[in-house]
Amino acid sequence: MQPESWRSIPLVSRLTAAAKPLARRGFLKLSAALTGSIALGANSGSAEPAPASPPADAPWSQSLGAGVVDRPYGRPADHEAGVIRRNVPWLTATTESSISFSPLQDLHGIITPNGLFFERHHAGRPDIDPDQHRLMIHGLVERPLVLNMKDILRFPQVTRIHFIECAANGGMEWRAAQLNSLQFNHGMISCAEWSGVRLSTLLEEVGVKKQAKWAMVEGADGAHMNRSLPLDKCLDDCIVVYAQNGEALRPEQGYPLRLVVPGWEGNVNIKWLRRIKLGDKPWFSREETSKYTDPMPDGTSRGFTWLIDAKSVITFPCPEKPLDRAGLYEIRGLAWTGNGKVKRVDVSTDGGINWQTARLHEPVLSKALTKFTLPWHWDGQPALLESRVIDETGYVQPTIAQLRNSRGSNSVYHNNAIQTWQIKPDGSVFNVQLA
Ligand SMILES: Nc1nc2c(c(=O)[nH]1)N[C@H]1C(S)=C(S)[C@@H](COP(=O)(O)O)O[C@H]1N2
Ligand SMILES: [Mo]
Repeated sequence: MQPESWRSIPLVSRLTAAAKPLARRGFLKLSAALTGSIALGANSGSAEPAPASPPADAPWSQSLGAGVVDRPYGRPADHEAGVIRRNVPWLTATTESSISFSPLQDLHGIITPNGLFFERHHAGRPDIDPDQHRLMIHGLVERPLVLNMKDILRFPQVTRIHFIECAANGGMEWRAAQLNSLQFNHGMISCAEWSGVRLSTLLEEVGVKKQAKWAMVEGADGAHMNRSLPLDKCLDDCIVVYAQNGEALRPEQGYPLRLVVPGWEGNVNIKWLRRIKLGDKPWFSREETSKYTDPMPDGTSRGFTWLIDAKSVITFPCPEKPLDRAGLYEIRGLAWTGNGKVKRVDVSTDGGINWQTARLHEPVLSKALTKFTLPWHWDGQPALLESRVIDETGYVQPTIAQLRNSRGSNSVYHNNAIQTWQIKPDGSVFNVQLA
């Protein structure tokens, strides 16, 4: 059951093979039902039977622990030191224009801890004094304003959970599977609870002139990174945020102020936000002409491709988290869509021939990560794991072959293809692509 033999299966049969969901049962019921038939060593909970007496005291149970003030700002256990953001050194010329990928393989929920949120900077991470920071709103407005942080904090506050995904997430995979890693192929997505003020509230304060159709949003970093946004989106659900998971934004995420544009490509979520100018047409900045456009097979380019289409990925097992031994597991993963809510996630263990519907975990929020799971009895045989999300608009996550059919293979951005993980009999997991 090597991927080569799956490649010969016509695409059509992979896609139309009827999903015959097994009768869904609870994990425990399934576990009980399988216990009889699984060989010893199956993953059915505890690995060794408990002895009659309590365990002997480990060294840390025989002395006082550390006092409460030794860590005025908390940090993870020292044993979790390997759970960190990582970059791919050959990807960019300098670390100031680089990307750090979030370790999705070690995360368990839909919220990314602040220290593990992926980073993408075009001119490094500025160190901004919040007392000196200003947000200017001008252009086609009635009352141009310069706001300081205190002014911004006085506006009515909203708190929302949203993902941010760089449009280049998975960009290294357009031509072929390259890196054997969940972190490097999918780690340019993170999700946080953001607090701030609606952009519509700020625009109401300055008064939008009738001719205004677009907003130019600009950062205070050395890149002065800027993008054009249609006014409709600005008035819909954009938020100017100062907090991330309950505390002030991290410097990496735009301290003291950033724009969150829910469901749209990471690049428009301008960090270190310092200026919003309204106009009647787009600005055609570097980031929406030379970059963040998609060269198509016919020689034209797709531009203003803001929306993050529905995407999902299995986070366990994955190359970084192989299987231990045959037995019962829970396949776990994340799904998201810029279109709103995730409606359904299907999981296949045979490279997309048969699909079972996974369980979605609450909360299922609009433009946020959604967690899914499916119990799986691994028989120790080769397998090809895939997940496929369907969002509330009915959009179905495509295969990489379908994406290449419609967009060619010269793209970098907006690769939302189904990820295939190949499981080998020793439990190791590999990044592969099926034709
Ligand atoms: N001012 C400014 N805003 C920026 C960037 C930047 O370099 N400068 N990078 C953009 C890109 S390409 C992405 S993907 C997101 C990344 O946000 P994060 O670093 O908080 O994950 O920020 C966007 N906003
Ligand atoms: Mo990005």
